[in-house]
Amino acid sequence: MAILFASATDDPTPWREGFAAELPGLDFRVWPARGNAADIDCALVWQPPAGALRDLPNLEILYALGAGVEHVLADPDLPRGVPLVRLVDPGLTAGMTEFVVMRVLHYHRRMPEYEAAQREKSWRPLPQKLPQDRRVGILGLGVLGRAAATALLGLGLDVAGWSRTPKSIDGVKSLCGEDGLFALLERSEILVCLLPLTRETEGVLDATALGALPDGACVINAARGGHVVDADLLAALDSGRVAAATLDVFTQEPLPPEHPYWTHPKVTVVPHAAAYAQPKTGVKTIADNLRRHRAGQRLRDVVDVKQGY
Ligand code: NDP
Ligand code: OXD
Repeated sequence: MAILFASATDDPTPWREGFAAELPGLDFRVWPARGNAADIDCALVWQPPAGALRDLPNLEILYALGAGVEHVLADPDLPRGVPLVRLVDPGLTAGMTEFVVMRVLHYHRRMPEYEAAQREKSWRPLPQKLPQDRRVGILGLGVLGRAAATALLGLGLDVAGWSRTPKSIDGVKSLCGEDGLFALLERSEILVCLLPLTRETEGVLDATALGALPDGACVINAARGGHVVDADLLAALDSGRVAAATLDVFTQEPLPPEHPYWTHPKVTVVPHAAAYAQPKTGVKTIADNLRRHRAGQRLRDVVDVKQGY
């Protein structure tokens, strides 16, 4: 068995070391040094470099080194009929939960207003809402959305979520479909996007959706840049309809220097760093799944290619 590691951004060293400990004797190759491509039965990829997935005749598993897979599905050399598995991993989930909680609390506790007051050297204590009176909406109640919802609920916030199929999470209002989307938006003082980027979700945060939010809502996008129509968000920020936005993901990454988000006073730019695939936990997750496959058991976390996530 040989693994091909092909990532545009990840350092292979900790993954190589982790796999050497977890699966001793594993032949771990790093793109572009594929060696004999016929040996490779698993490819571990993130934004696969051009050609990395071409002509792998014995590939049995294509493993995405992250939760979102739209970049793998878009590869022109995507091997047909090979299961695509995504990383569902405690390290990644913990990172995203921290990020969402951090930014939701930032807005819940009105930190942008205190930061503005500090710039004016103005001592301006503001009224505080009880957590149960703060409505948070989460787009996407999958692995990451559910974990974030549960953590926010644990802080006492009033949490609702939107998903394709109904969910039953104690204390979280579950909404689905077009009507559900607007019901969620209308109640969300703080909106968090944790959707996969698919044909159905692209551009979901457009002028109509942003216009449905309560006045002065805050938006946190930790999913993909393609979920937001940038011109519509900028207009909503400029009009005051949206009070602030935290953006971790962008249509073009790195965000070009001339992009208005960089200097917008109401926008916090984070360089796609909400949650990383962590070798320390990720190697074990992947190795366990590979062992299942070898033992003839069903792989976990296989992507539904038709749905796109
Ligand atoms: P999951 O596949 O576990 O969850 C996706 C959720 O979105 C599900 O609840 C799903 O509904 C819902 N959904 C999908 N399509 C629709 C639709 N058309 N309408 C309504 N709901 C929909 O994904 P994860 O939670 O693991 O990850 C979510 C995304 O987060 C990733 O795809 C990735 O883009 C992003 N991400 C970003 C990171 C970062 O650092 N910024 C790090 C990791 C992930 P249902 O449950 O009914 O299927
Ligand atoms: C992911 C990401 O999808 O890091 O895992 O964006």
